Amino acid sequence: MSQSAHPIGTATAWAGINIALVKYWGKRDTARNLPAVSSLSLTLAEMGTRTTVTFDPELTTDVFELDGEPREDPRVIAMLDGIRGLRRVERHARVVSRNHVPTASGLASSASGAAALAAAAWAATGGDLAAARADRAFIELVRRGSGSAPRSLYGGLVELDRDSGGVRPVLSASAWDLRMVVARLAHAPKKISSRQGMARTAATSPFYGAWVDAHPADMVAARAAIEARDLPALGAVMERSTYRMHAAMLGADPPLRYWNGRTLDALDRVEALRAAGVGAWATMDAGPHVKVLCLAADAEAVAGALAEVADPADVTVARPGPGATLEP
Ligand code: 2P0
Repeated sequence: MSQSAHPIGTATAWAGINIALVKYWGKRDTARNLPAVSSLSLTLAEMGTRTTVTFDPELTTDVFELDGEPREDPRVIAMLDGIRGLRRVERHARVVSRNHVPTASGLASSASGAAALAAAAWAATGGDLAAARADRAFIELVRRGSGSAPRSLYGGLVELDRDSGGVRPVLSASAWDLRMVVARLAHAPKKISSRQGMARTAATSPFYGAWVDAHPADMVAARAAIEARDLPALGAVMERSTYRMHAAMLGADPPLRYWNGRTLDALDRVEALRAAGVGAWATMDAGPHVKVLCLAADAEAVAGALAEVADPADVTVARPGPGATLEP
């Protein structure tokens, strides 16, 4: 059996999903999964992934279980191979992973999955998670798993830099009493993965170059809004970034339309809330679901408005949450 330079055992990690306020869409290096644009996100407390990794000398292959079902996922194997390489471990691993969401929301993210897996696997080899966050090779591995996953290593507001591919915390989860109200507006899995959608957008959308060129100004504006705790300014940047990203997607050939009719109904409700004086701003990712940024004091009003469009059981008020954490 293998010799290891590190103690080997088992570890469990939690990582929350993150929602981008300034969006990432497109890659400048597909092999290293480097983004074409920087991004800025909010890590959530109420939704995420809990993963236990055990490096077991008895195993002759890696085994992976998600939500109680055995799975085969090349991204999980690639992540384990990467951790084995970094930590000089040869044993195979058992990975038991569970997505945690208040309802069966269909919003479980590849980002929280990759972050929880990487953190647990690193810790199961005796590695220190704080050291991992500062380790470029570790961040690179997490980013290859999912381009948005490094953002889930930190809590609160987090920035991922286009040039370095690195990630840094911008504002802790407790520093600003924000809420993200999530309305699930479809139950079917998405038809086109983000990875495929990004490739198609970059290859065929005449608006892709404009999206990339306009992006840096949104990052600058978002940083300033956060610094000033100016939610109307931050909300405006988030909506602008969202619509520009979707405009680039819509310009692809064939077009990428992730929205459905209820997406537009929900956006109408958010506009009506704002017209009535409630500070609420919407974003959508590679799917029809609408996520609304607001202050804690307004979350109930926002959830009530979204429950007129979504099944009330599919509306979740999420708080800012911590970055990936190890659990006993
Ligand atoms: C984001 N999305 O910034 C953007 C907005 C979806 C729309 O990051 O190919 O799963 O692994 O880098 O990270 C989703 O894409 O894609 C995503 P890969 P990922 O949150």
